[in-house]
Amino acid sequence: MKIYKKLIMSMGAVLVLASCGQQNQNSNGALSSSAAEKVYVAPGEQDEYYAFLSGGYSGNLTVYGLPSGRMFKEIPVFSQFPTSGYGYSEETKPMLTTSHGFVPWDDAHHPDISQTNGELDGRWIFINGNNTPRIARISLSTFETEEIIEVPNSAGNHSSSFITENTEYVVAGTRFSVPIPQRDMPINEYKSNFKGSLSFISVDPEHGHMDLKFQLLMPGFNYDLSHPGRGKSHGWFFFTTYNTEEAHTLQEVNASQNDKDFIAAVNWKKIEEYVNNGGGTKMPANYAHNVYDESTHMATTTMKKEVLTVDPLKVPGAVFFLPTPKSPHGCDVDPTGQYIIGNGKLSADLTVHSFDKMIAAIEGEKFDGEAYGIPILKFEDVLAGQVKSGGLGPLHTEFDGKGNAYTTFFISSEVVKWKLGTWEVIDRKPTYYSVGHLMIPGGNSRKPFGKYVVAMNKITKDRYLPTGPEMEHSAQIYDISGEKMELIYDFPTHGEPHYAAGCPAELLAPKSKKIYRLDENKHPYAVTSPTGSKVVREGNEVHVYMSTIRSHFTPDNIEGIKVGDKVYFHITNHEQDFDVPHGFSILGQNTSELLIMPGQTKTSVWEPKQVGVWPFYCTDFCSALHQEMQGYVRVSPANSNMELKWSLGE
Ligand code: K7E
Ligand code: CUA
Repeated sequence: MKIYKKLIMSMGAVLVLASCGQQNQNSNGALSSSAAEKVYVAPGEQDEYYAFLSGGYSGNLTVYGLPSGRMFKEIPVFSQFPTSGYGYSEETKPMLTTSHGFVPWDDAHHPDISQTNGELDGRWIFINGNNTPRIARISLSTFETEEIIEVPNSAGNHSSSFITENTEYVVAGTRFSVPIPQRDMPINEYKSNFKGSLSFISVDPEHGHMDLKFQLLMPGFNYDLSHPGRGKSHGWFFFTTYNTEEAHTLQEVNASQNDKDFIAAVNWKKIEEYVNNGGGTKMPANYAHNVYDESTHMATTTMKKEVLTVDPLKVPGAVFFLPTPKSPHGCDVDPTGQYIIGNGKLSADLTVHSFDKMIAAIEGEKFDGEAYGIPILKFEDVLAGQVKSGGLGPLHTEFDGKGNAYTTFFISSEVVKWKLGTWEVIDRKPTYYSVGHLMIPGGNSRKPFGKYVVAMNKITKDRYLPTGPEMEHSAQIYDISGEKMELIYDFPTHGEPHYAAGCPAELLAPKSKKIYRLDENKHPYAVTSPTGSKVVREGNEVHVYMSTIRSHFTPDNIEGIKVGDKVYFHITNHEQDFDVPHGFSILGQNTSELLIMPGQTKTSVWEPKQVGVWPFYCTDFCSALHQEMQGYVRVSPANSNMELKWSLGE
């Protein structure tokens, strides 16, 4: 989105206009008691919807309530997170393993909630990592990241992580085309040598485990966004492309030469059938598959060595290009599956393709040439209509399930409501400022809950008290239950939310996990009762089997540790009460503290470098005697003959 920041600078006038609009609204009383009532969730009461906002460059996912805009949690996904010890504990470090080693960060854009029959089922939420291409799966009962799969032969995994309507597949796609397989070659030989890959990752219906089923090797365009077909178009997947010019430098200019780029329509059912019948070519690869096991509380990494690739030309009738004007960005499919909307980010109009017309054109073999052997359909043959909106820079579209669509316009900073089928504009409201995605709970399914839309903005400026040169990004909630949209709330977000997903609270709240049961704890270093605590030396490694319960650690005094030892504190939290974690930290440790949930075991590594008596303590205020929840480790010189000793507090 950085390129737009430049554009927007030259659109200062629009900003000023938008600002004035806001002033007027305030004095006209948009934040009058009726708007205030709509977002007011009284103390002790709960929100109607969950909203999951991607964190962009924070690498994580944040959880909010709607309509209050209150932030409930940040779920660590691709980034190390000292708040819980994610990516610092021995158990979770493998989650961040890749073929490039330990990668403790990513750029997370598009969350998507699992579906059954095209409706949200609230089992998992998926999100993409853009930078070192990955997809994560998060449990919506524990709100923990359970699985991360790396995507080989991909670069800039942006058109991801969208799922098909029975969660058969979660999809990944190349934003940057690259040499496949990667090799040392001149950049200026990009054209016709670099390739894009579209990856279909199957999701096991019982446990959600992901497996890279096949990868379609496509021309070297940039694959930007995607959405699955649904209803009548279930079985297809649609991807916007830009840079069909295949430029490799000065993209800002060189990738904007063609009047039209494409939406790639992929019949994944056809390719699945081809692959199931033995089609495709196995290619050597190297990518990480990281899985967290809820019963052992541990993640493990498997390096995968092969990927099944498919040449689209080998599966006739599976891939087509739909010409779409002006470097389209968003690619959205309406709840009926009939309309495919391509938002040409450099245009004023929206292009809507018709699924039925596309099928008719394919059947009639009415092609307008081909690109690298892939048939191009005629623009006029697939066009359902155009929305002449008068806005500038359309990006993304969501649906309310009542026949309306809502599109964001980055340059003119507004949300435009329009009618599917007639293409008439019904309403438009300014955003503050420069909106990217928007989200209606279920807006990316067959059954949207069209009560609120959340607009996620790129520029905050004067919306909040200034906090130095950087402001958190801002989101806005609009009530869309009536004919006209009504702005009802502003709230700050964390990182840079791109897309978001939302669902009714009752889908998740009743099954949200409260504790991990101690009697189900299969961690190899767990202690089932405090009397089982012990300290075991294995050469230079020392394993401390520690337990916590309000308000003490067992053991709390340890002697016989030496400089040069590697000490593993395996801490089991013996609480079996909702919302009573204990923390652990020790002076001089080179990792973060840990938060251990009730019934859980986590491990912190400490390599003492200095002789002395060093304290450890609980970092989470857990009881009236939380301050007493502490202990000491005595560290002797490397050559000392101190025996290991520990106290169980008897
Ligand atoms: Cu438009 Cu990454 Cu979906 Cu940002 S993307 S806004
Ligand atoms: Cu345990 Cu504070």
